[in-house]
Amino acid sequence: MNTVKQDIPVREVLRPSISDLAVGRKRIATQHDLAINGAAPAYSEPLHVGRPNIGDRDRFFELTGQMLDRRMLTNNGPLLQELERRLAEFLGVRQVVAMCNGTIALEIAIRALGLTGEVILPSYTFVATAQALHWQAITPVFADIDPETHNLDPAAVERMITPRTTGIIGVHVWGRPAPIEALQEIADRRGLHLMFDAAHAFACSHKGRMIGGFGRAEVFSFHATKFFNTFEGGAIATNDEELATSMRYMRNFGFETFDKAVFPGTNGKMPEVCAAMGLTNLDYLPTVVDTNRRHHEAYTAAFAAIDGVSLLQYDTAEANNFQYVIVEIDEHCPVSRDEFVAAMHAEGILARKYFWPGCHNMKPFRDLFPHAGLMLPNTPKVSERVIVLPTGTALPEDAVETIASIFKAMILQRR
Ligand code: T4K
Repeated sequence: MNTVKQDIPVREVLRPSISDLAVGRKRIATQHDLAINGAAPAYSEPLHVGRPNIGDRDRFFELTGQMLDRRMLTNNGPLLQELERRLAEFLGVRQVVAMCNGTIALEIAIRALGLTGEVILPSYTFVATAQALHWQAITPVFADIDPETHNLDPAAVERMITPRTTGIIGVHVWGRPAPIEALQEIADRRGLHLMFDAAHAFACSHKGRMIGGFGRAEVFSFHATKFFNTFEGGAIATNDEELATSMRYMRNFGFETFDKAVFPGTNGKMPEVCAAMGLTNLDYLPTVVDTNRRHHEAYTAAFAAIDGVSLLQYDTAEANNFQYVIVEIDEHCPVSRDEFVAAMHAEGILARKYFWPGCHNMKPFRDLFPHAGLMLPNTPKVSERVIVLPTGTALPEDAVETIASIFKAMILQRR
């Protein structure tokens, strides 16, 4: 390979260096500046959606040091108990049961509620919501969404109820609450259980009440890519003490006490090292939310002048975590969603197409319901026009401007 200096490939020299990144050297004014047209990429280190936010390291090492001294590494240890207490207080709920991840938490909540037969949920969600049902031989029945809110459409839910339906799982997509009251009304009237996949909605509120206390139970994900993480982790929040007790047994093989299993069970325990990360990151939460809010405001300002795309907004009267920055590509935009995504990937900005193509189009569910799409006209309208952009504490200062300039240059090249 050609080199300009010994051992340094030309390609590397042309790329922006770390110091370039710090001052945001690459300016994108025209199509010729775009990496898809042969220019150097804006970032040599990729920018990810879901780069973890990490709180005070000294605090984390202090907690894990105590953990090692105690030689109590998992199984309902003191850090886990403290995390559950603090989470319950923060959410204003009676019980929080921490779990090893959000998917197992969904499975256990579904099991503890006694859901069987068919359960209604959106197709427009991360596949874990549907897999948690499928894994337990419960049929996920997909209902359509409201294209404005991206959340379940209550009228569509009602249409999908059959004599086999036992429950509804609402998803608070992007942290914006599902139509909670309308779903509760349907559940009460039709004798169904209602629970929520609140994986996106930790630290968000609805009508002044924290998400976590609605339905019979709400499930959070604390995966590394979530704005609040415990490495891997999750939790179920509920105001139902009896339900919480059964979920605690279920996460520990069904054991009530030594040698006495009283429920079907699995291993859903969150280890102490994850609880230490959770306690560390709870203290860091205000900083992360504030950073996300500032990024969201900067994106809103930068995208306001771009015709053909719009940025999803959050209700400022409520608590929001702003962890998802969502751009929707309008029908009249001369550039397609996939072209924008390809342009950003070329620049080293790994924007995502959540939740394309919709769960109903993924093999396990397409095999079950090859014609499910007929009942879901709004789902592709949303999943084919959404782009998720990076945010969080790891986002370089200049990134929002750079990303907006890519959108502008792409549109300019078509006009
Ligand atoms: N329900 C809903 C509505 C959900 O959104 C999720 C999870 C769940 C349920 C299930 O909860 P968990 O069982 O996961 O607790 C990611 C996350 O893995 C997933 O947790 C999340 N939703 C989903 C929306 O996004 P992927 O497969 O698209 O992305 P992933 O994990 O490959 O990460 C994206 C990028 O982030 C990576 O390419 C690199 C970067 N990254 C990732 C990790 C893990 C880092 O920089 N550092 C890291 O440590 O699913």
